[in-house]
Amino acid sequence: MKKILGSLILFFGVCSYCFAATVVLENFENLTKWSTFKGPKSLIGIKLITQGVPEGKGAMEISYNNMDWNGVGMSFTPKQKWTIKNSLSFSLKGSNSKNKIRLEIADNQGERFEYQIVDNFNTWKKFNIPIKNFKRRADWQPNTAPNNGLTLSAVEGLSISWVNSGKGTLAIDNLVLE
Ligand SMILES: [Ca+2]
Ligand SMILES: [Ca+2]
Repeated sequence: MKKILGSLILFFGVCSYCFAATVVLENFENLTKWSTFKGPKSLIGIKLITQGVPEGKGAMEISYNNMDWNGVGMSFTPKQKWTIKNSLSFSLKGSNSKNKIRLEIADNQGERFEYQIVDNFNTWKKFNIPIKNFKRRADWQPNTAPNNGLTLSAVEGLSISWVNSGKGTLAIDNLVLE
């Protein structure tokens, strides 16, 4: 009995960090942390929606018409420490536009890493993307960005933009680091 108890204590002791706590990055109950960016030919807007949202009382709906470049982003204050073991979990509601959504991480000093999702759905859909699946963005980086791989000790922010020209809507809720 003592031996079993000892093993159990050892298991839970060692494994207490197997179950890393989830970190809510954004629950979209308001949109105060988000801003939009766009080129001269494009349109973009965000609004809070409250009907049929997957978490809490609010979600963010983005309306876009991408003719050059546009997107939405949030900065982390303070910067955040992630680990490569984490995955990014969130719910999206597309508009079946077939446009390619670019989810982008700005890591330490703003180096950009992306993961692309095709909008081929128009109901809420949950995603869980391992951080290691984010690839260095090849078409653009800030002038000041280093090229030193995915460095996650001071993650600066997140953004959503579009790879191709096109228009549609995209809603997002429950952005969590797991
Ligand atoms: Ca919410
Ligand atoms: Ca880096």
